[in-house]
Amino acid sequence: LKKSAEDVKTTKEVKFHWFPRKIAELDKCHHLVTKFDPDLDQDHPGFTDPVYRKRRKMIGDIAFKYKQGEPIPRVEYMEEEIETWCEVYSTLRDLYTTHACSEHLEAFHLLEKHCGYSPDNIPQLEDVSRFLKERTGFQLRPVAGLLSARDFLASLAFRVFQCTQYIRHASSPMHSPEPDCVHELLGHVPILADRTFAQFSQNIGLASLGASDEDIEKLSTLYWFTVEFGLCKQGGAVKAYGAGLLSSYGELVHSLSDEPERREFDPDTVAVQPYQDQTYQPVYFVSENTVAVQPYQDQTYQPVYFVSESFSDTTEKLR
Ligand code: NLE
Ligand code: FE2
Repeated sequence: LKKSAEDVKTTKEVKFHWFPRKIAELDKCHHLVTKFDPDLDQDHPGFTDPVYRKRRKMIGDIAFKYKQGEPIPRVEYMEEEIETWCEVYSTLRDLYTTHACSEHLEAFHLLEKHCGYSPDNIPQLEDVSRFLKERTGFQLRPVAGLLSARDFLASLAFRVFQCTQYIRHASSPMHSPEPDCVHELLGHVPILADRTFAQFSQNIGLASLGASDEDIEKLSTLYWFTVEFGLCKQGGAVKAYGAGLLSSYGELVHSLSDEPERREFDPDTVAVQPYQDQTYQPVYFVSENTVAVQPYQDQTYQPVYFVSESFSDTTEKLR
């Protein structure tokens, strides 16, 4: 009898996934995925460039030492890094007029006005974080590379966006398979300044807390085809709102060309759609609006509330 009681306990322990209960516990959500690490990945454009790898370690150290609530240390970017930034920034900026959704365009203008966004300056995460916090309650925290999906999504539940601070290798400015500050600052930050989108991002994060590995996989896939590579219809035209598109000149053009397949967004299909992260996507999903969330107002009591049994129930509804 005693043995079977222990068996039950063991099964329960295996099923339990730790998750942060308060924002300070995000200091424990730091598990990196090494597949794009320039020290280990032979295909990384920086693999044979020891100077790049050393620089990246230096910037990565900021993230390793960072504790929640501290101001994000500033990086003095080198001339070569600013040149890479300038090249991507100038090319993308022209393309946004025709390819980016209205929410992105609107926020981008504000960022140029208030946050040091310009061709010859790489904005500082601390300044951008303050801007976002005032707009939508989102804040940034530095991260040293690609984070595990569970840790990344958990931070969204607290309206914290884990943000890389190093820049892509100078030899491939128009597309990077991994996140870098160009991707975060030009792709993610503008749309995180939109209230509806911020809520959508947090909802995915909340659904992920304590979820099973299988559900984490579904939520990451949903995240991939919306937050990273989502397209939407606006005024009869298809526009990009996904950050992976808005930070890559090459893929932004590709996504709205005749080459890829474009399908109507449907959360059930999207959550199980296989994807790859090495090169341009062969298929994109188009939402009618920027994101599929319930419209809401904030002037008086809500006319509708949603009741979840638990977080995993929320996960169920989201997929
Ligand atoms: N392909 C994107 C870019 O070049 O900025 C990065 C995608 C990260 C998921
Ligand atoms: Fe991203």
